[in-house]
Amino acid sequence: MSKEQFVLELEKIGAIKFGSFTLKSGLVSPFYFDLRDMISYPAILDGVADLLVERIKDMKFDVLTGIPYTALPIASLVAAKLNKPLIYMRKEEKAYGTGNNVIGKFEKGAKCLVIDDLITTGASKIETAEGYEKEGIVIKDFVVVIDRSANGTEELGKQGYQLHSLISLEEIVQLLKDKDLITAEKVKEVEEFTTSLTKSAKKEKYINPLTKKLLDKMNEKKSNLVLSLDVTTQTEFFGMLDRVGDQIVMLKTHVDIIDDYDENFVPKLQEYANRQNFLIFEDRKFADIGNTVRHQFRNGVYKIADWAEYVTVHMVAGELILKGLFEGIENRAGFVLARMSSKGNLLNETYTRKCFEAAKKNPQWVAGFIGYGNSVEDIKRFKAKFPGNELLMMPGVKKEKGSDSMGQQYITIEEAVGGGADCIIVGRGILKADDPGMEAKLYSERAWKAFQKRINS
Ligand code: S5P
Repeated sequence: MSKEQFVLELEKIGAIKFGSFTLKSGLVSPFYFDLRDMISYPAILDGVADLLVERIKDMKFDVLTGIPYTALPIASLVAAKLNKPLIYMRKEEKAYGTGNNVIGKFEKGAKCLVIDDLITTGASKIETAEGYEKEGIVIKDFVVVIDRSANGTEELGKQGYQLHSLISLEEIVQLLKDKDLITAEKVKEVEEFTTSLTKSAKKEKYINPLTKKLLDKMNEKKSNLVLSLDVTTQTEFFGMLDRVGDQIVMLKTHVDIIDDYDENFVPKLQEYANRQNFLIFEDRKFADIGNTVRHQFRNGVYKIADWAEYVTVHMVAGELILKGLFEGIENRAGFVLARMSSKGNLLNETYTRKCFEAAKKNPQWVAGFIGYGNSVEDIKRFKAKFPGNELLMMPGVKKEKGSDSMGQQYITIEEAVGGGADCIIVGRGILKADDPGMEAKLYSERAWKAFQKRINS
C-alpha cells in the first residue's frame, strides 16, 4: 500500500476527519484524527505496518515497542515483520515491588525504538521514555504514523530524542485537496489553526509576581539558599537565625512544631525578615478541600496567610485547592508539590503531570514547584516539563548524597542546581553543623555558583 492509498483508506474509514471539533483543551480544531479503529481493517493495518517497516528498517535498535493502546498492535505487526523483539510498558504503574513494569524480554541498556500513532505536543512521548529509562532501556527515537504537532520535533529534540514520522498533517491536507476530498477553504482553516498553535507555543510566558519577587531577591542577595528551620523552640529558632539569616534568600518554617509558639513569634520573625532581608515560606503542605484549606490558611492560631507569602500545596484534593487558598487575597502564592524527596512516596509521573496542568490553568496562584530528582538528567527532564516560568525548589539536598533513617533522600548541591533547581531547601545539612553560620555560607556560595554556571551555559 502506498502512503497515498493509506491516507485515502483512513479517510474512508473515518479515522481522519475535517470539520469542526472541540478538543479536550477547549480549542476548536478543523481536523480530527483517531487511528484506534484501524486494527479492525486488516489490509490497512498490514499496509501501515509495511510503510513503517520501510521507514525504520535501516535504523539501529534492539527492541521495539508501541505506546498502548493504539500503537501496540501496530508495533506488534511491525516487530514480527522485522523479526525484532517486542516489549511494552504496563499502562498502570505497578504499585508494589520493583521493576516488572515492562513486559517482554530485554537486556539492560537495550536500545528501544518507540512507535506511536500520533504526536500532538510530545509530552506523553517524553513521559513514556522516562518510564523505560527507569527500567534501564535506552530511548533515542520515536516513529509516529501522523505528525499533527506544531512543534513536536523541537520539544522532543530539547530532551535529546529524535522524531520520525510517516506522514505529516500538511501532506494529508495536500493529498485530500488534490483528490477534491476537502475544500480550499478547509485547507486555509487548517493552515490558520496550525499557525496559531505554533505562535501560542512560542508565546512569551507569564511570570507570577511572587516568582519574580523571589528571583529579584535571589539576585539582590546573591543567594538561592532556602533554610528549612526545623527546630522546636523559639530560642533555637531565633538563635539559629542570628547565625544564618544573612546567607539565605528565604526562610522555610513549620510553625506548628514550635513548642512555645505565642503571639510574639510572628512579629519577631517579621522583624528578622526585614532586617536580614529574606522572604518567608511556611511549609504547611495544604491538602484538604478548598473550604477547609481556606480556614487553615487564614484562621486558627497561626493565621498563616497574614505572614507567609509562600506556602506548599499538595494537589491530591484537586486543583480547586488553589482557589480555596488564594482567591481574594493579594501577594500570596503556592509551591505545588509535584515530586517529593522521600523514599517510596506515591507521587507518580501521572500525578506530576496533573500538578503541571493545574499550575498551567492557575498561574496567578503558583510561584513554583517543589520537586526532587535522583540525578542531573532526571531533574532536567522533570524541569523541562514545567508549564511556564515556575521556579524549582528542591529539598533533599546536602553536601553529600545519602539518606536518613526515615525515608529522606539527598543529592548534592551541584547535582540539584546543575539539573535545574532554582533554590535549594536545606535543613539538617546546616542545622546540625558544628558552625551553622559557616555552613550556611558554604551552602549558599556553592549553590549560587552552580546557579550562575547553569544560567550562563
Ligand atoms: O519532598 C519534600 C518536600 C519538602 S517541602 N521533601 C522535604 O524534605 N521537604 C521539606 O524540606 C521537609 O519538610 C523538611 O522541612 C525539609 C528538608 O529538611 P532536611 O533536614 O532533610 O534538609
